[in-house]
Amino acid sequence: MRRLDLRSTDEVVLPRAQLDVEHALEVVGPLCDDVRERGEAAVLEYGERFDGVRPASLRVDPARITAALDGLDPAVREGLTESITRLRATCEAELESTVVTQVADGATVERRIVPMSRVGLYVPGGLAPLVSTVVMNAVPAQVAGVGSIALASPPQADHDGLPHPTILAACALLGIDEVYAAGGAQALAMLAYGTTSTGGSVAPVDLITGPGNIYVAAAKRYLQGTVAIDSEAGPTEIAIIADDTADAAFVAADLVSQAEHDPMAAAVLITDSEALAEAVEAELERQVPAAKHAERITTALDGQQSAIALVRDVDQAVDVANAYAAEHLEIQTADAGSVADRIVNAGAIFVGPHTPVSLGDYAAGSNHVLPTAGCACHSSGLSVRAFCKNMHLVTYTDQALRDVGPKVVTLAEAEDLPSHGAAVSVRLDR
Ligand code: HSO
Ligand code: ZN
Repeated sequence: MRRLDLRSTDEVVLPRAQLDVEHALEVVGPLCDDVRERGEAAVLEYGERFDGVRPASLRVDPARITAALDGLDPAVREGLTESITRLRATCEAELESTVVTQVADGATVERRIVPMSRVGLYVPGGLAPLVSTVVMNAVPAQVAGVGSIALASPPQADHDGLPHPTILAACALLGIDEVYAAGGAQALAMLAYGTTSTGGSVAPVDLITGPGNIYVAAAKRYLQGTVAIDSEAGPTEIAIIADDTADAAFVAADLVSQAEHDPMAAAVLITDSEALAEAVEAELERQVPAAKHAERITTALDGQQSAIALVRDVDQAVDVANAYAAEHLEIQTADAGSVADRIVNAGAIFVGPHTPVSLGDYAAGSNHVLPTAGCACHSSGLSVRAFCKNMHLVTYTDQALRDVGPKVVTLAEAEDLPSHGAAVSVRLDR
């Protein structure tokens, strides 16, 4: 990993991998249009072209989903069950409730929380079958009360054109039986437009969530407006603020863990301790060659998006971390909790030496679908809130309208919209 010495500057901006989503849109836009016009036939054709297999049918036979659970390694089942239980507990606690505000006598505004009717979850095939991603997307949707959930995942050539069996097993465990063997932009277009208008049977969804490659990100950008989307997930990022109290083996292992996802993944250590920086470098030299995916880890750690940033002190580390807005931020310093309290931009914060990001990836009870590429400045990780809408119910009595009505008429006239005012006056005149 290269070193960036920020100690004598007030520079806080760390480099980042740039994804050319706009370029991918040139391919993805026409592809989505084609799926809208030709429906399931187009989805199958693109699957054959990009995934190298044409499934017998797009909709996975529910019997195959149940069979996948029967064939699941019991230890994996136990792990998934734990993951589901912990995330469900968090989601249930985070469900927002109705708020009724008495604005004036006889005037109430009630905020009602209403789940989306139908959502589409996308689970990529990619370098690894991310079975935990099924859990992270489905559990908040279910706890929010979404009535209809469709899940799409690419057909696998070595699994009979079905999505990966562990993904199907997780669907069975979660009670999801509407699963499609469709991947990439064509899967997202299918979910967004539905196929009923082109003679198929896929009903359109209101929201699509889930990670994916650059084409999936481009499809989300293209389809936004037709549907809501959670975020455009980019390559994984981990930043770690560590001081000389940190354990170098832990820090290195955590950097390596996220570098394992993708050659474009970003791993950043922000430290005020040269001794720790050296110890982490030594650990990386030991740990990386021993890792199963050493090649992609090395590419990620050596990439321009990864670095060891030396800072003057923890204050500067906090500034750098806030400017970077990492998807995952670990704090491995003395008094980690109070450092964490000063972080305002991060997808999720992992506090202290016993809270590695990979715990959060699987079974911390937090969600691992988090904003990347600096989007943590304005966006949040996936939660029950993403699957709900707020609706105001406004109720005024005759007297309550009389009390405020003249002010409404004045404001309407100030905007030169007198008919707005008239809709109030007609009542005041009764
Ligand atoms: N760290 C990834 C999620 C994941 N890790 C899935 C393992 N499986 C992005 O937050
Ligand atoms: Zn991960």
